[in-house]
Amino acid sequence: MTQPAFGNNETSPRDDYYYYSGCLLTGVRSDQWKLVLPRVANPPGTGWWGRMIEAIPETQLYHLENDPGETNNIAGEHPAIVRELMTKIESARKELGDMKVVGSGARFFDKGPRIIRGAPGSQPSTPTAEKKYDNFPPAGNLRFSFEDGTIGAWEVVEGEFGQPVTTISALPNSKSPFARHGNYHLSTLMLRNGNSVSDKQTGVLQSPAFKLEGDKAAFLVSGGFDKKSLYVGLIDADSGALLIQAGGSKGHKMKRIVWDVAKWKGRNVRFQVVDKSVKGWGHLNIDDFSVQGSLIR
Ligand SMILES: [Ca+2]
Repeated sequence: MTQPAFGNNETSPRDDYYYYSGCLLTGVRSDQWKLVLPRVANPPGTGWWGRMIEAIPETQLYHLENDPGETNNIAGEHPAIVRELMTKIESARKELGDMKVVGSGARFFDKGPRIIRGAPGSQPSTPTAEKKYDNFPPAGNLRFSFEDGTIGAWEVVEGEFGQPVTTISALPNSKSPFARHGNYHLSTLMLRNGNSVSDKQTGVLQSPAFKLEGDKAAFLVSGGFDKKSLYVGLIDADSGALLIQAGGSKGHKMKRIVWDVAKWKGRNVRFQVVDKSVKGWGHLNIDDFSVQGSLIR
């Protein structure tokens, strides 16, 4: 790796993407392969958000194109790829750093010693209500919670959103966190830089197509709702017809929507997030889709 870890380039020259939870290096994606390192639950030094981190008992390897839901660990079948990705992990640990390891290429905005907030022995940082996630048991095998920090197999099919996946857990100065699942959620609100927000962004995001095999579909949503211009929908993937829709109720905290989708079982469908509203509350925060289904290749 010869490029700086952090730069001002709009497009990253890297082909590899490293996953960090706070300062903890948790995995790497290279091309279509994603390796997830073993770890304990709530790892020391990850601060209050560590409680959202689940234990990973063994090294996991996923092929993101064939398995975007990351349900099939194929580490045992591809030892050479695991070795290659572990080499990248070791390089990243040296250059970018890891928990308690300051990378040779890491730069910090603050002068002085680096403080790992929430490290063992220190006071916990201010907890937010992020822990108020509803602990809903997933409605099926397909789950989209955006915890790799990207939209993954989803696509922006119209318009543009500055931070379609965001780490921001509450609006600046708001005491009402989004109460999402994990450390990331989908947003039509956040602008590209920092904490800035705008209701003026418009576009359409959609999930990969899947064959619907269950009776329920569930997700979290907050923001506004308009049946023509601002909603989360389930659409027929073949005809594009809107089957069912829901939205927020002008609040920041996401609420759980559970749809009865039994009558569309067997159809090829997609989740769709439509934001063509530029009015006040013209935005959506969304997370943690779950449904029983088979992705369509
Ligand atoms: Ca999430």
